[in-house]
Amino acid sequence: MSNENEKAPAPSPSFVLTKGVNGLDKVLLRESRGSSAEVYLYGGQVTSWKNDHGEELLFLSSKAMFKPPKAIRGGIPICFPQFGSLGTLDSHGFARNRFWTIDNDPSPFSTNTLNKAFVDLILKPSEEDMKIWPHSFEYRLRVALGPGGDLMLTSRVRNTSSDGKPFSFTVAHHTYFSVSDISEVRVEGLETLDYLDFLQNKERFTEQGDALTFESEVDKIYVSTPTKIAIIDHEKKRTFVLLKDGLPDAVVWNPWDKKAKALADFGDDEYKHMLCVEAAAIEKPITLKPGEEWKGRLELSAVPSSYCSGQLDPRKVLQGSR
Ligand code: TA6
Repeated sequence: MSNENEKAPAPSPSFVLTKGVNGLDKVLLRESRGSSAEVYLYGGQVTSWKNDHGEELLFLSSKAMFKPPKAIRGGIPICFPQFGSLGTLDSHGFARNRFWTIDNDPSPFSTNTLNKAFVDLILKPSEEDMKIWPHSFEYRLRVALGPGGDLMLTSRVRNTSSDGKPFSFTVAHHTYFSVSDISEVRVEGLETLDYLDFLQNKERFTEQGDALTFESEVDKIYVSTPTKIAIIDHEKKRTFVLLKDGLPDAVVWNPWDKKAKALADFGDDEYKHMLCVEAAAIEKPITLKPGEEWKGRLELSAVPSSYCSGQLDPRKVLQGSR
């Protein structure tokens, strides 16, 4: 009879640590039915998520540099402890420009035995970091592939300061989705919501009542958004479903042609094949007292769908309806 105090050993994650572009360390995750993901320790950044047919679901620029301290252009950069230029740090903070490490003591994570394919990463501030952002923290990131190939990111930020001081931060999972043609994409779930328009001096507006479509540069933070957002790719008959928790806001960004040309690590025409929809906490920064921890979860899935409006859950979409 086993001692009931003995905890079942946490499942050891199954991943492969290998070398990626320019010899940067990267983790490969593979799920039993064939879906896969890649996570670079540099930036703690997912750079690839493939379905069980080997189709790439995330956008990664052909000009992405993989050269620290430049952030990798594409995948899912982690914007922390500051989103954008809304503060004193460089744009999007520094977490995406740092080397994370494999976390062999992910104690705060409830061990989800369902997912064998996962890796736990951790980022702590260096002395240099403390000079620009004087707060001790631990950012634990679990990247997991679910049984159906869903990609799950669980972020935990703990205030580990011993100076008794709280700190506040904003955060975004800056997800670049791969789409067949931006002019054939709709986003459902953000209709009628308020947003801050970064192309109009961050002024607050209210979104129209219909699903979002795209004909020009867009850079908006939708605030107090629902748990579920759908990105419908008409040409591919594919819908991305974002499920999020602890991340009340959603950033929608496409640079379009002019901005694309101005970005050295972004192909001139690549704007046609990507859309960023970023689960975030921006409007209301998160404040942690010493010892407190914040948790944010993002679950991405890609489901077959036919083009339709008003059906937020593509799984219910009537096949073949026009
Ligand atoms: O998420 C949208 C945004 O804040 C845009 O304003 C644009 O700057 C984009 O992020 C990319 O930022 P980056 O620093 O990665 O070039």
